[in-house]
Amino acid sequence: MSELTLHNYFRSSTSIRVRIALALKGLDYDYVAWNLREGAQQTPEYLAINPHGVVPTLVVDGQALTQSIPIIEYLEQTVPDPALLPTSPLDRARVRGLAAMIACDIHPLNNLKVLTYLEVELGVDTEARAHWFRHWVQMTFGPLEAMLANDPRTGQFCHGDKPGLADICLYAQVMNNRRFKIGLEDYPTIARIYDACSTLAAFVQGAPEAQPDAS
Ligand SMILES: N[C@@H](CCC(=O)N[C@@H](CS)C(=O)NCC(=O)O)C(=O)O
Repeated sequence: MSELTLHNYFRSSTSIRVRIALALKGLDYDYVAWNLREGAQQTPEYLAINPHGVVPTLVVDGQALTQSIPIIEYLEQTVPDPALLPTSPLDRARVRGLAAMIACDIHPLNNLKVLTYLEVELGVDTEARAHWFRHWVQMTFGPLEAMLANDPRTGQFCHGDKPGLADICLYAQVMNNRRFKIGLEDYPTIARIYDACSTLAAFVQGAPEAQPDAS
């Protein structure tokens, strides 16, 4: 069995994704916290691990893996059971598409460094930054809700009745949304899936409040 070290931050939604995947796969790992609020991701110590200066990084037997989705794909390939992706190519593409709506079309716009840039470089105030964050969530959560609600392949979770990659991304994003007081009233299917995820130990274990650096 490989030795795993996860470099991450309790509140980071990309870190939440990887923690949940590790928990679903039943993998133990060493937890190393980097406080993003204090800029720890830009220190020479962290940049030596991941020159991109973002979390998470999963170190596998001394080799650093970056980017949450490729990290989860690595875990999926090396520990296939329980599967986080369906078997048929069409279904896999659906699940990856749902996950990418969040990972590619919400997260990069609402990342800490983007919000910091808006504040420091462009002088955008707190309320306008919150508006920005909510806007980009709503732009994707509306269509995501429709795509989930109108597809018979949606079950208890995003795809069928077992949690997978799309649920991991959805759950982590909803956790992130809480900081900007974005409720799920307009998104009943997303709310139902989030609630289903919340009953599972792996998702609870991956949540920010369960981490040693939670504050
Ligand atoms: N696409 C990357 C994004 C990684 C990322 O941006 N992580 C955030 C935390 S959720 C981060 O480290 N931000 C540091 C910063 O903005 O300075 C992934 O999925 O891993």
